[in-house]
Amino acid sequence: MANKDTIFSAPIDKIGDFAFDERVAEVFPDMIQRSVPGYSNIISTIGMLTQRFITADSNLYDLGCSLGAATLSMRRHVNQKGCRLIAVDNSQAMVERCKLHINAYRSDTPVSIIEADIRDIKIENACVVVLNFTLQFLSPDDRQSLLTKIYHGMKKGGILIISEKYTFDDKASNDLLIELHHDFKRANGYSELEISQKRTAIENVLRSDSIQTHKDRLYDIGFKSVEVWYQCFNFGSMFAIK
Ligand code: GEK
Repeated sequence: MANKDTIFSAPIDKIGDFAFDERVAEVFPDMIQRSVPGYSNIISTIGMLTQRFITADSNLYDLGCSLGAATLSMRRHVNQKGCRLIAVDNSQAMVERCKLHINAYRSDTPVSIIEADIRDIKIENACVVVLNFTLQFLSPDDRQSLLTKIYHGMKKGGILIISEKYTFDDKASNDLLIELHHDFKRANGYSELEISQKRTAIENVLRSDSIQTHKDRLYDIGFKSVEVWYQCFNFGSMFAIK
């Protein structure tokens, strides 16, 4: 059983910015499952897409890997020789737990789990790159350059999968989708206090873009085919094929 997320359950005097620290890493599977609509579907589809886009002798990246759920899903679908997985996160607490998690399962496919900022690592010879709810935590000014670096490190025909929380230009739609997300959290046992305190904590660290902003940026960089393949409320996932 995953440890239950109770981080925002009691009143907090001064809510600081949300951080991926030891306390969050400890309850992370429960937190993400109860907070992100469609998370399990997205993780399993990352595996299916890996199976379709994997090519021999290439690299697969999980950027902002947290505890490695997407890494494991990708690894289960490696069916080519000479492939290597690279999982990266800049939270020490996440990386430590990710190593335990990944190494608990046996596999012949090598996985490097690296504690680093995804803006600083080299991307090369990639057939599959995953940003599963990570790009939204980068400063908006750094998003284009990271995606450009990823594009140049990818093989032709390779796939980038980007899952994000979205904003919507139409205010009524945006408000309704936010409310539906809160209903989803209520249905998963989060209290009004937890929902509002988490919202305050995440406000300054998670800045979402609209679907159109994502698409325009990816086409501008040079990706050939960009589409949303999943959406539930204000959460979703896109692919971008080089
Ligand atoms: C999953 N993908 O379970 N460099 C490296 N890591 C970063 C950076 C950065 N600049 N910024 C944030 N992170 C996972 C879930 S969680 C999403 C991803 C969420 C890391 C951060 O430490 C955290 O582990 C992860 O990105 C975001 O499929 O909690 O909503």
